[in-house]
Amino acid sequence: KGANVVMQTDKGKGQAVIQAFDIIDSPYVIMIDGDGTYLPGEVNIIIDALAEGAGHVIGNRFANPGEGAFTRLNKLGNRILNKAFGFAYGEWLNDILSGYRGFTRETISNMVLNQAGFEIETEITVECVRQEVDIKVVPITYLARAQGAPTKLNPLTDGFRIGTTIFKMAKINNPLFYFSVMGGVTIFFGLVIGTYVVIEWMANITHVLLAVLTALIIISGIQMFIFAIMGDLIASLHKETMRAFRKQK
Ligand SMILES: Nc1nc2c(ncn2[C@@H]2O[C@H](COP(=O)(O)OP(=O)(O)OP(=O)(O)O)[C@@H](O)[C@H]2O)c(=O)[nH]1
Ligand SMILES: [Mg+2]
Repeated sequence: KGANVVMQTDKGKGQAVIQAFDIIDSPYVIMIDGDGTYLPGEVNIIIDALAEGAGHVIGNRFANPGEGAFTRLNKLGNRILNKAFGFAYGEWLNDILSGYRGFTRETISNMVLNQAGFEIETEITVECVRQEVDIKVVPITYLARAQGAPTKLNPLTDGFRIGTTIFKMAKINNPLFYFSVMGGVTIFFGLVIGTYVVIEWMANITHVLLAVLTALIIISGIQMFIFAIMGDLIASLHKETMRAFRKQK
């Protein structure tokens, strides 16, 4: 009773969330999955944290998962993605993909969101880290999906998409991580080809072109590391500027 239901104009969870954020203008905004796996009664846990000054609150599903709430694959995937996020952004938030979250109006107006699908939680979390929003993780209950309520999330393809989003968004937010990974992979390939060239050379077969290629690949890899450091410098300076800018506001 009293609910205002709006039809989404397109498809996907992200699209719905972005559209809703556009419409709602209450001081606190709560986001909750519609499949009955979260308890609306626990909303106070989230609101309390917002009232205490957090800009974004994440309900941690791992605090109290019901029986069968996570499949084994789901748990593993979540663990990997949370770890990857921690490495890429230096923030260990336990449950970045949670569907039970709270925001202040200010946080919502500052976030720039574009992901239409299940990458939306990742994008929200990255945006909050980037904007240095005070993020608070609170324990919540997580129940198994009701029988006959199918999931829309494909653990493999959506998991892969989320992983890619974490990596891609690190390019701006943590270039040191992003370009070091690129550099590392490039040098690794260089070394693999190089090893082959050397082994062949010891058997008296010389691959001149491959040897040149190896050198080029390894040099490119080293350059990516240098760019990682440069990018990190630029990102740090930018962060400082933004901090000063926010203070002024
Ligand atoms: N409005 C809207 N909401 C969506 C759409 N797709 C997913 N959702 C919401 O996103 C929630 C999460 O989707 P689920 O399929 O339950 O995926 P999940 O909770 O991440 O993973 P499971 O553990 O498999 O349930 C759903 O409960 C819906 O509320 C969509 O196209 N439009
Ligand atoms: Mg669900």
